[in-house]
Amino acid sequence: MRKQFFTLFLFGFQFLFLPSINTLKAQNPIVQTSYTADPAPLVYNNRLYLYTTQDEEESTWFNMNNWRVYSTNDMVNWTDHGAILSYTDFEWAKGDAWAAQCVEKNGKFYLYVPVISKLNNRGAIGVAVADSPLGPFHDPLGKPLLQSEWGDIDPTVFIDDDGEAHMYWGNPQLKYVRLNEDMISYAGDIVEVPMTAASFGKRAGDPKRPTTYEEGPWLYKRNSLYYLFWPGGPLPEFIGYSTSKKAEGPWKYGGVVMSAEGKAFTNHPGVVDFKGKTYFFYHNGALPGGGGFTRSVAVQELNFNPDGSIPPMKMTAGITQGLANVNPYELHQAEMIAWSEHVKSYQREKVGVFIKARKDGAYTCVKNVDFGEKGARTFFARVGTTHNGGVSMEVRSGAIDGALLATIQVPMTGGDDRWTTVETVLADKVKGIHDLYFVFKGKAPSNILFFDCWKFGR
Ligand code: FUB
Repeated sequence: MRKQFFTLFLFGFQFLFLPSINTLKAQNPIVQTSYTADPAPLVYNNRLYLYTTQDEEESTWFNMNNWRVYSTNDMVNWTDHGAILSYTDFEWAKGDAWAAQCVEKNGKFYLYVPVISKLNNRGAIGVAVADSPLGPFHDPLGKPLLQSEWGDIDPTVFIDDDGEAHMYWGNPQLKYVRLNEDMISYAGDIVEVPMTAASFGKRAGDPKRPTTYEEGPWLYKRNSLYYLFWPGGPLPEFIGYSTSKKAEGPWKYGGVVMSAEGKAFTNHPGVVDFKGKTYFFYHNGALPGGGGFTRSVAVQELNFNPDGSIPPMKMTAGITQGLANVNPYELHQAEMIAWSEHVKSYQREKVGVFIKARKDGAYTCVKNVDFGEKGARTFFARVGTTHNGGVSMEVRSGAIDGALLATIQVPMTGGDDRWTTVETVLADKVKGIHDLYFVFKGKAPSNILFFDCWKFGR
């Protein structure tokens, strides 16, 4: 949302909604180590990649500099791949790394982003290209992919079965173009989609905005029917949907998918099919410190009625049953997390993404770790701390105070660019499938230790 779409009274909305995180007791929000928003899922090679924006800590506006990626193969353990692109990677951009979407075509990954252009201080859509879903991404054009009169934010791109790529975007006017084969240029004129109540629901009292459509469209296809999901107003945003027999429309208003809930006054849909189910991603302000400008992404299953319509849903606890187990005998990143508290994500050139425990008792949980029948005998980790003595990491199974498998004393390494590896023999062999807890202990008031990766041995 650009500044002009807000008035001061909106700021009050962020305090009104969503129960505290303690009452959710769940998998949502799926990222707890950064504030993230605007989820955009992509399935590639049997893995789900989730592109997000990032709300800076303690933001009081949409101060957003980077796009991040997370991935999963089981819908409960999410690996943080860090910030993979910044608005500064576009020479012509001056800020506002807002809602983006990545699509794959012929082994190349195209990330469509809205930013503010230095050229005229207005919103524009850029595109960055990579050979991997994790980047590195670069700007092949050196200029915006497109810029119209106003409202150029929140691109969604969908590649149809016939290979045609369609892009929608815009606030408050929904716009459309067909992308060319090269995915970095477009064909024909930008089409302003007719904003009618029949297409997007009727909004009362604002002649400039006759429909409830606000922004953040997401184009998705199921059984030959095209769905456009979008946040609707007036604020706080709900998520509505429209359907069409063609990707270009005309659109028919379908109703409310998710009513407004929680501390964030925006919401943003992302829908994808993965391993036989359809998942609906959105954001709220449910993390501690969360609100309208410190949001967090969440996911739940999306169900359809037999006629293709969508029953309205509430925000839920999320996906609690994992789709696969974790093999502990492979090296895993500490930032592969099902749930955590008081832990933040960082990244540095040497080790990439890693986590820091912010206080005594901070922890991460990895779900469904399968130690097998023979079981594990040793544990290895790469860790570090700036504190001299009294810092440890407990490895537990089942719960934060579950069976203690190992305790690692973390030696002082200095800064978070200096690391050590530790290996220890477990007190007892651990067998079967368990949730694994890493619990961080230390007396320092902040930044107890940093943790990069782990592995068990037989
Ligand atoms: O995250 C910044 C803006 O807020 C997005 O572009 C909108 O969709 C809304 O989520």
